[in-house]
Amino acid sequence: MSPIDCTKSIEACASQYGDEAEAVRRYMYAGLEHAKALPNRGPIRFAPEGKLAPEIRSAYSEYGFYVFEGAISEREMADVLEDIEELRSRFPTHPGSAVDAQGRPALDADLKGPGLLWAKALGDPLGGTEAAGGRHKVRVRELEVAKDEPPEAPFILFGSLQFSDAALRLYGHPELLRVAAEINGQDFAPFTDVLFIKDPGRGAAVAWHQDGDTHWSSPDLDEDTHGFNFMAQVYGSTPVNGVWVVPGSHRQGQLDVAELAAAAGSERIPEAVPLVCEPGDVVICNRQLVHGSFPNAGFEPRLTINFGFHRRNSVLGVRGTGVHSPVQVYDDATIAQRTRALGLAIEARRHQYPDETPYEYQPFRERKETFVWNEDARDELRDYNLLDLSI
Ligand SMILES: O=C(O)CCC(=O)C(=O)O
Repeated sequence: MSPIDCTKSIEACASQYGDEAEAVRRYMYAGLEHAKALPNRGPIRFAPEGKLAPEIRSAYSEYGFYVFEGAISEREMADVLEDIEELRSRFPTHPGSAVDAQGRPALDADLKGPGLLWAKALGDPLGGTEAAGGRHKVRVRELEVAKDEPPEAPFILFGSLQFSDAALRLYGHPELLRVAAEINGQDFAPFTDVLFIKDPGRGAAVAWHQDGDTHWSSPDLDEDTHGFNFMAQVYGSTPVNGVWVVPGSHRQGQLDVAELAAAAGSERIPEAVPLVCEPGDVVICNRQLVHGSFPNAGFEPRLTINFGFHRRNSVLGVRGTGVHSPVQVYDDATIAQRTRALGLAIEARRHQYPDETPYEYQPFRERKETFVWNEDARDELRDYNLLDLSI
C-alpha cells in the first residue's frame, strides 16, 4: 500500500485561508516533515520478557504519543471498513432526526446517553465555549463549505462500542491491551470510547486543548495521571484532517492554551506536529498533551476509533466532572460495572478470531468473572457509557 499523498489536500486546504494561505501551507508541510522525523513510530514490539520494548516506552514518555504502525491487521481492517459502512447507514438523516435514510430507527434513537453529535460543517463547535469545562479556550478559523454540501456534518459518535461490533472487537485487541497494562498497570480502568468523524469538505475542528479535569493540582500529578486514548485510524490521518499535538506538553502540567496561541500570533502553534498515519495504524496519545484538529478542508476522510484507559488510582474514589457521563464518585463497584464492556469485547473478539490468544485482564482473573457474547450481552452494552470514568 502506498502512503497517503496529501499534497493536493494541503494545497486545497491552504487556499481557503485567504491571506494566511502561505502560512498554512508552510505549517502543514513543516509539520508533516517534523512528524515523520520523530523516533516514535513503528510496530508494537515487546521485549523478550514480555514487557513493552523499552524504546517504545521511553519515546511515549518523551513525546506523549507513539504511532503503532499496522497494529490492525489486514483481516481486521476489512472487518472494520465493512462495519463502519454499515454503521453509517444507521446514522440519523439529519440532526434531530430519529430515523436513518431507510426509515429505520436511527442507531441512537431512544438512548438515555449521548449518541451522534453533529457540528456545523467545517466549523469549530467547541473553541471559546463552556463545553467540557471550557477547556477549548481559543476558537480556530471556520472554513467555508461548498454550496452543495449539507450545513451540518456528523462529528462525534459517543458510546461507540454499543453500535459497532468491529469497534468492540478492536477494544479487545490483545497487544493494545498489553500496552494499556504497561502504561496504566495490570488493573487499568476504562475511560470512554467514541468515533471522531472528519469527512472531507465537512469535518469540524476540535480546538486546541488538554484533556483531563480532576488532578491538575494534585501533588502526585505526573505525565500519566489523566490516562491516554488509543486512536485507531480507519482511513489514515494527515496534517489536513488529523489531530495535531505539542510533543512533550503532557509533562508540563496544565498549560494556558490561549497564551500558546497568543505567543504564536495565530492558531498555528509552532511546536505542534500532526499525527501522520496510514489506515490500520493506532496512536497511543496521552490525554495531557496539548492537541486539536483543524476543519477537514481536504479530500481524504478521517475516522478515528478512539478508546481510552486510566490508571485505577486515578479514578478510584474520584468524583467525575460530568464531561462524559453524569457526575458521580467512582467506587470499586462502578469501575467493575463499567469494565464489563472490556470483558464482552474480549469475548466478542475470541469468537471472531479463535486462533488468537485472548488478553487476560488481571481483575477478571482475580474475581473469576466470566463473560458470554450473545444478544443479551449486546443489550447489556446499551447506554454503557453512562458509567464512563470521566476525569
Ligand atoms: O480526533 C480529533 O479531532 C480530536 C480528538 C481529541 O480531541 C481527543 O481525543 O481528545
